[in-house]
Amino acid sequence: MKVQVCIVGGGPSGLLLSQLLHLRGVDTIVLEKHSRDYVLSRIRAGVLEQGFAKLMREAECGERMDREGEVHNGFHIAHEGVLDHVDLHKYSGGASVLVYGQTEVTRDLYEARDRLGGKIVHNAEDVTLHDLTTDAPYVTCRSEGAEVRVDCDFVVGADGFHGVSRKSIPGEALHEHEKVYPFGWLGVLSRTKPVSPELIYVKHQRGFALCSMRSQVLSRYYIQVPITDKVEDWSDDAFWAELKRRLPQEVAAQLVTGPSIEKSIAPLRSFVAEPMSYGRLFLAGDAAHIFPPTGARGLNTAGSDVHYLYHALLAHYKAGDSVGLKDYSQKALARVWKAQRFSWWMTSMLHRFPDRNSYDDQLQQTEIDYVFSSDTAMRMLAENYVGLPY
Ligand code: RFL
Ligand code: PHB
Repeated sequence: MKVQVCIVGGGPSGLLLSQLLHLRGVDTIVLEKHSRDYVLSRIRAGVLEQGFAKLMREAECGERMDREGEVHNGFHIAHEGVLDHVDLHKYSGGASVLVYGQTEVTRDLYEARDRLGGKIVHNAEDVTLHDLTTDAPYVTCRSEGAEVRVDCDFVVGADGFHGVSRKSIPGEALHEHEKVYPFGWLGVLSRTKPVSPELIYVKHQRGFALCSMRSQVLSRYYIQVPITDKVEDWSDDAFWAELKRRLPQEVAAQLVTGPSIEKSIAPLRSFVAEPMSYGRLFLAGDAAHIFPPTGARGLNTAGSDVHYLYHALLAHYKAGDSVGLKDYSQKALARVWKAQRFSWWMTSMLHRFPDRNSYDDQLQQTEIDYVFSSDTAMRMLAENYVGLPY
C-alpha cells in the first residue's frame, strides 16, 4: 500500500495529525500496536491548554470538548496548610484552560477518523521503519497474521516513549537528555464529586498531592509515592487516608471518598531527544519528549509538535515549500525546552525530595512565598500553565 504520510502510533498525537492532514487532502495511515479498547482504557492527561483545544476544533473534533469540557480560570496551591489561589485569567491576560480528559480527546479523534473513513491498523505487530534517509522510506508490520508494507513519502513517529520510531534513529544521530525523579504519582479515579471546583496542587511534608477531576461526578486524585511502591501496596482506604493527611483541614473535611475505578502509578521523568527528525522520519509527542505531569505539559506539547508538523507537511504538499520540514525539529524543540523548564520548576517547587536538606527546604518554601508575593512571578506561572504561544 502507498500513502503520503505513514504515522506510527494511534495515541492523541498520531490521530490528531492524521485527522488534520486528511481534512486537507493529504493521505495518511495510522499503525497502532494495541487495540482501540486498550488505548481508550489509559487514564492520563486532564488539562488542555487553549492551543490544543483550538487544534481539536480545527480538526473538527471540538464539539463534545466544548460542550462537556470545563473552563478553569485558576487553580489553588496548598502549602503549610494554607490554600493560595492562582488567577490564571488575570495573570495570563485573559486565558484559561479546559478540563477535559485525554481519554475523551482520544475517543473524539477515533470517532472523527471513522467518520472520514481514515485508515487505522490496530494490533500492528513488529512495526519496523526502513530506508528513512532515502526518498522512498517504507514501514512494515504484521496485522492479523498478514505482512503489511506501507510505502510513503514521510514517516511520523508518534508512538510514545516506548515506541519503535525513536529507536530507529542511529545512536550517533541522536542526543537524549534525561532526568529521572526518585518518586512517582499514584493516581485514583473515583465516581465522586470533586473536592473543589478548581484543581488543588498540594505541597506537604509527607509529599505532593493533586486534586483534579474529569467532571462534576468524576474525580482524579494523585499522591506522590516512592518509586519502589506498587499499586498492590495501596488499598483504597490507605490512599484516601494518605490524601486526607496532605490536604489542608478545611479541604480534607469536604473530601468525598469512594471505590477507585482506576488506580495506577506513573513514574516521573523529564526527557528530550534531539533532533526530532532523521531523514524522512519526524518524531512528535511522547516519542520525542516526556514531562513530569506537574505542569500538565505532555499532551499540550504533543499538540504544538502536531501543529508545526501539520503546517510543514501542508507547505510541502500544497506549495512545494520544504523549509518547514527542515526547520521542524528546531522550532518544536524551542517550545519543548520551555515546557521542560516549567515542568521541572513546578515539580521542584511542590514535591518532597528524599535527599533534600534544610537549605533545600527553605529555598523551596521561599519559591512559593515569592510566587504569591510577586505579580511578575505570578505572570510567569500563569503564562506557562495556559501554554506559551505556538
Ligand atoms: P501516547 O499517548 O503514548 O500514544 C502513543 C501510541 O503509540 C502506540 N505504540 C505503538 N504503535 C505502533 N508500534 C509501536 N511499536 C508502538 N509503540 C507504542 C501506543 O500503544 C500508543 O497508543 O503518546 P502521544 O500520542 O504522543 O500523547 C502524549 C500524551 O499521552 C502524554 O504526553 C500525556 O498523557 C502526559 N500527561 C499530561 N499531559 C498534559 O498535557 N496535561 C496533563 O494534565 C497531563 N497529565 C499526563 C498526565 C501523563 C500521565 N501519565 C500516566 C504518564 C497525567 C499522567 C498521570
Ligand atoms: C489530571 O487531571 O490527570 C492532571 C491534572 C493536572 C496535572 C496533571 C494531571 O498537572
